[in-house]
Amino acid sequence: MTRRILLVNGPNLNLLGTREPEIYGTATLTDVERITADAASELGFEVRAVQSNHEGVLIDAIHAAREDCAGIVINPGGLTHTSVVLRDALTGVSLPFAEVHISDVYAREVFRHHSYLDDVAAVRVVGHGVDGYADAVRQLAALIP
Ligand code: CA2
Repeated sequence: MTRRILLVNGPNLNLLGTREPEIYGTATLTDVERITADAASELGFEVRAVQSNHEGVLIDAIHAAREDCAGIVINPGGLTHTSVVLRDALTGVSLPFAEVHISDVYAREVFRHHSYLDDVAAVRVVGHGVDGYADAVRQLAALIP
């Protein structure tokens, strides 16, 4: 069994560390990918990381994970609140996944309170900053035989 986790970061998360530090902190996407890979490595998993501003690229990466990944950690960005297509991709591959949000979406605008993924995610980590990615890996890994 492949011990690999796909890390997916959605639209605009490439801007981490460059703007809105009061909401998202100062860590960059590179930091997020390192934090996730370090947590995974302690549990014997490697990480393949993808970030894209294009929904179809994210969906192709999720489909490809069927071949060689045991689970998915995803921060879908704004697609969380809009995308049936992303939900269908995640349920379609039948891999356990963790939904991560850096900010506390429930303390923000009402439109961020709804997630198209929350009822199908195996794990949710919301509002724990970028360390939430490490929490998500640990909780997800615990579900993988
Ligand atoms: O809190 C999160 O992680 C979010 O998934 C981030 C999304 C937002 O639409 C969700 O409601 C909550 C936005 C990602 C954009 O990230 C930026 C980072 C720095 C500067 C600008 C945008």
